[in-house]
Amino acid sequence: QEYMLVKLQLLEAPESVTSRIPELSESIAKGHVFMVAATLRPETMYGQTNCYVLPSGEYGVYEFDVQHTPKSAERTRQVLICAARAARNMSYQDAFVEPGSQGQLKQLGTVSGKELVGVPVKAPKAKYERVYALPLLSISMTKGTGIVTSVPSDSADDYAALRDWKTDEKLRAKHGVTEEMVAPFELVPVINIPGLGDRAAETMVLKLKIKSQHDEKKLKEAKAETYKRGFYEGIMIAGKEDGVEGMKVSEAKDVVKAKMCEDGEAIVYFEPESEVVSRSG
Ligand code: ZZB
Repeated sequence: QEYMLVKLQLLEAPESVTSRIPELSESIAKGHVFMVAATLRPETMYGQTNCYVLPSGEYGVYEFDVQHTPKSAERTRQVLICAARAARNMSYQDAFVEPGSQGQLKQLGTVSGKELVGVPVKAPKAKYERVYALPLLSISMTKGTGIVTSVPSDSADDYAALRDWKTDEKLRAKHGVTEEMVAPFELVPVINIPGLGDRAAETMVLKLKIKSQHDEKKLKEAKAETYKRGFYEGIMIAGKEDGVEGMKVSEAKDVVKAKMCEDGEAIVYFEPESEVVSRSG
């Protein structure tokens, strides 16, 4: 399975983390620390409003020598935050480590999903300068990086969870989510799907009467429907700056992916097939 890893640049880290991993502060100041999220939908990155972590999950903090672009010989030492299993996979891929030092991992420490809730990041292509890491209780730690970027206009899971955080004050308090992390972030139309409109995920969530991020069965159905119809019938509304506005989703996907990788905003990442476990089991 091939994913695009989008690099969500950490703008700050909580005191508990920087005191445990002192090197982190300097790297954050240099703009070299990223939470990495695996996605199959590069063309939706214009609509990011937040990202998601699993509060009970454990994430590792690793140093990699990240290749500047897919063909470049140049590398920069960057700090990536993700599930340990993903880091192990990365350590065998040339985009992350010098050929010759495969399989070697330099781990600076660990951070819990709970500590990551509320961390501000800069998400490439997003309309918002600064978005926040929120909890998503359905994240699988054995798929992708265990970090998910959120596009509530086109992903029903993302929409349902963001709506939970926006509307449920008690739930927010329980998980350390504040209003400023959610209130300013409105859906950004990215794709028009005939019959589903400019916010297909919202349309599906309302149509199927999905109640919350825990409504697993219906969310699966919404996901399948938006994936399929978006891919074949969807037309890009966003992405004028990258020349993809008006394009079919099926064509825009590779254009945006190539552009983001060229610009150092994303990295192609491979995952062994046997390890792929879908979100819904
Ligand atoms: C942005 C995005 C925008 C996504 C969208 C989907 C959609 P699949 O098909 O099951 O492999 N994802 C990635 N990793 C995880 C994880 N560990 N746990 C839970 N969800 C995860 O699903 C791949 C998608 O599931 C990824 O693509 C990511 O969300 C999420 F408009 O990234 B996506 C209709 C879906 N739309």
